[in-house]
Amino acid sequence: MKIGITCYPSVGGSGVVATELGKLLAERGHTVHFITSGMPFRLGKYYRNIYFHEVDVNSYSVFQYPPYDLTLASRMAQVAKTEKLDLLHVHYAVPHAISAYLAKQMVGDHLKVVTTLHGTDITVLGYDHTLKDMIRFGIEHSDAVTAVSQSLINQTREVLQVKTPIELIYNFIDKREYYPRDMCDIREEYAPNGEKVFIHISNFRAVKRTDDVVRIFHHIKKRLTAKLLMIGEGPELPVVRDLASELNLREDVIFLGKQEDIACVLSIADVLLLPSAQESFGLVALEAMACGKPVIASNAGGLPEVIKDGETGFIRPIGDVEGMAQKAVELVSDPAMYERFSRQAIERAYHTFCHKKITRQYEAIYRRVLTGETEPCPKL
Ligand code: GMT
Repeated sequence: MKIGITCYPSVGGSGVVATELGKLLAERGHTVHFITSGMPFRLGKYYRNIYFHEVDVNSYSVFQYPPYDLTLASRMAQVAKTEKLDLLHVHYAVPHAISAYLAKQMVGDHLKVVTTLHGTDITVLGYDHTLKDMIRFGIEHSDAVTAVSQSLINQTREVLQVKTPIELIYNFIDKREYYPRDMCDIREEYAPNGEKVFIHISNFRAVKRTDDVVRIFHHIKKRLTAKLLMIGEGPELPVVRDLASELNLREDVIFLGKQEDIACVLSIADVLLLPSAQESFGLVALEAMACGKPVIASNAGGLPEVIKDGETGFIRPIGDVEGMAQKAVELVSDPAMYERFSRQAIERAYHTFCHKKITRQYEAIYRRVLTGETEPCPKL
């Protein structure tokens, strides 16, 4: 198949999923054309069967707002025609589903549109009255719509009253990249006295409740010696730094900024902390599990679908920092339990969220929209 993929190319779960899916589809012999505003950050090097088409927005002085959505639609249509694309698979509804709809109008009905909902395109933007109707329109005019968790499907129905089918396709992990690494030397640099190591990875937006991460760690520190690695950057970072100082934790909270090799960074730590207020899936939780790291998380959105409470980590209500700290301490203080959780985390990541299985599910949807045959989506 000839597939156009559009996503946000900068750091973010939806861009990662779109790019990794594109690479897997290309490995399976499909031709994949990325149509994005910049090179997706996980692409960078040469891959067979993959092409990149940049969306270059005209910044004519009359425009107060450069018309990205229209330029994207136009580029999608252009690439679809010249490369004879079968379909456009857009990740994140706003504005990609609408741009794809416009492109389809320009190219013809044979060009199919598959939209994948990733989270804040519904759980934040779906509540915005300036966008709500447009998002619903984009979803209802796609040839197929998928969402990354059952929770996100339920929320989409609730927030937008969408009637058309939305299929569940979980995010996936490629075990050739995500597996436990030996990072003992580096771990010793951060935790020279055998301290337990906790880690948080995010874009430090308010929905991640990064202040809760520091508060959880503060409670943990009352019970055992530990270090906290904070990975990523974003608007809440200065707030979190101040909080760590206020709580006298500056020596033990280590800010490492953005990191590319997440599997290696995760392998330094014992447990991932993810107390988000919203999380449609929580890709980083899956990445941690694949590296054998149990996750202490909130019960936001799709997190309970990814992390099996009491098996691959612990789930506590959003904001229950003491409960999360207590579970974290229990887990790292019991070597047998930790070992079991770590093993179960890897098994669950590789089995339920296997990259091969999920790629086949997307392929089945592509085939169905192209042929009209109702081949059922391979079971999860
Ligand atoms: O929230 C983020 O960190 C970024 C956001 C995105 O659009 O990339 O992530 C969303 O999509 C990811 C991939 O499907 C999910 O793993 C995240 O849970 C989801 N974020 C939210 O729902 C807040």
